[in-house]
Amino acid sequence: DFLINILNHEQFKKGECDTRFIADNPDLFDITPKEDTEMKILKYIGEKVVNETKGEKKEFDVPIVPDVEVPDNLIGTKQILDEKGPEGLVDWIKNANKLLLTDTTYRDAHQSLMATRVRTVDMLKIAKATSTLAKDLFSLEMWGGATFDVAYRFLKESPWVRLEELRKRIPNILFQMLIRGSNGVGYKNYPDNVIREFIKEASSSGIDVFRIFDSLNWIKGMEVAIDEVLKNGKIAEACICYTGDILDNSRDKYTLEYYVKMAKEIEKRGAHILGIKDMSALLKPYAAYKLIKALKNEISIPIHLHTHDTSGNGVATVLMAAEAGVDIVDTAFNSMSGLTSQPALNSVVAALENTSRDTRINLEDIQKISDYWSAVRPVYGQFESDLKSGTTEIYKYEIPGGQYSNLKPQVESFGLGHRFKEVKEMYKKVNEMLGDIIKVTPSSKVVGDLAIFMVQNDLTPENIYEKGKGMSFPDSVVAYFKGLMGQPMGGFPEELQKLVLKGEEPITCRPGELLESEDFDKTEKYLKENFDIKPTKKDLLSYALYPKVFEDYLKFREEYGDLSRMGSDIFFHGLYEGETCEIEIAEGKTLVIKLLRIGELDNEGFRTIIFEVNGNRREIKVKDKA
Ligand code: 3PY
Ligand code: ZN
Repeated sequence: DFLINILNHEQFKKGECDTRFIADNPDLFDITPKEDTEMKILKYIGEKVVNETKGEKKEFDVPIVPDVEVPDNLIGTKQILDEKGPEGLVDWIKNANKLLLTDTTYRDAHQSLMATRVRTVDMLKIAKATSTLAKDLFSLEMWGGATFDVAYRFLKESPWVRLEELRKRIPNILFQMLIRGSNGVGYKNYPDNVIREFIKEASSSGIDVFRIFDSLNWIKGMEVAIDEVLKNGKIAEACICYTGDILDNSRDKYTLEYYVKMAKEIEKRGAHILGIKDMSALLKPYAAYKLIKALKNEISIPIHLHTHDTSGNGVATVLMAAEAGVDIVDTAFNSMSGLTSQPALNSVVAALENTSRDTRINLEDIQKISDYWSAVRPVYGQFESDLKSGTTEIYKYEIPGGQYSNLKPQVESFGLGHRFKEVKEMYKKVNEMLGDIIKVTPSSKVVGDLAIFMVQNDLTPENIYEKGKGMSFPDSVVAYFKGLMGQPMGGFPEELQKLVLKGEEPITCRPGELLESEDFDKTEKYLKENFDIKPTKKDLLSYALYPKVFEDYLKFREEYGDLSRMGSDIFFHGLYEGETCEIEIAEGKTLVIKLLRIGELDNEGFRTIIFEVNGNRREIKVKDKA
């Protein structure tokens, strides 16, 4: 009202006052009427109800957020890094006798269990409690991998906001992300300036530890990322990706010597920590002992083990690694652990109590966090795989955790659900055809895509060279053979490469040396012209990484508004007739929405949905797509 009075003032209208501030800031007039925000939310719920849930919805328990008093002197590993720098932190790790733990609940655990769908709201609710109850953790892996893409693509929320909001609530524990070397948080190599700017922005937004890997264990593919992390004064954790089985003497490609040699090279490149990335849960307990013992003798930087529990042997692997002197291990709070996720955090804490590697984490405290996640999980049930127990077939197929739980729906989407077993067998055969490669995003996607393609087209390792002549292969497979994901150890199988590339020449250098730099000015202009935003550096980076996904996200936001504060039960399951919910539309502003009725189908194929919003009746019409 105050503003309206100014605008209506005679003196103001005549321009007889200094209006430069207003003239220079047109965004002052970007006032979205509340009704508009409201209608957008109703539209989202209406469409969800009419075209997805049909008003069917189970009741979900409300997760209990533990009532925790955050102490004034809350300090943790983050303060060690900020006060003593990366070298100070490394010294501290080396002197900590206890086994240090990372929790992956915010990243790999839900990436591997529920297709990366956990929304920021559910993380934020438990964040303050986590800062206090889990204050003795080494780090929280909470970003990177698939979380970046999925946040925009499916959750319609900004991964950057997730990072910043979590950082505000958890000021004391190191934040860790997974970056796929030159593939960033995507599936292909990006220009060097994208990788560098991305790391810079991630650092200033709250990431402390960068776990860097290359999907072919090609150190060249990690060079730019390592260099940039070091420049930003953050922790560079460079990885060896583990595959095969060092206990099996008949497998002579990925031997103990191979891993030791690579670890030494990584240390030489200036990494602060060596990561062992066992993405497919292939590192058996006794192999872990052997590997860690050998590495401890050969390198002096701390070692951080990442594994999965797909085989059911995860906790055993962690304990054997602890026995051999590993410094840090990845685990997930119990209710988010196991199967394709990480080994159970609370169980490891309990197992090591009163031993020389006692983690000193309080079991009762972290039980409360586990209870919270246990109540959150059912809302995401539709994204869980039907895997019920650990399986040793993973040792045969060597499929990474995230891919293993996702492969079945992917295969089903090609109409090949009934041939799933065949696809898994083919995954193994394709790996052999490629010369036994490291399989982790994106190289694992190449193997998966080719396996599905072969089953779909009745190709075999024998007939492919004849039958595949006229076929165009999946994009990921072509990119792989062109050398756009880097160089595999032992090179490419020549005949298969020729078949796939059909005369095109592959590259042998680092793809980043050939890729043209991203023109951020051009992107800025494009986004300004096409969307109602003032692009930030974060927006420009998101567009550079995922142009189509980011544009679709911006369009979604224009159509439905910011739904990031909406409860996940409503976001995924809508409302049932008669249900009332509260939706926070902005800090402290809440709408009370009741779904009164889903109307009959009219002659034009629409249904009228009747709501009550803060006591007022509202109606919208939604097209029934069925
Ligand atoms: C990722 O790259 O997202 C992974 O988790 C690989 O294991
Ligand atoms: Zn993983």
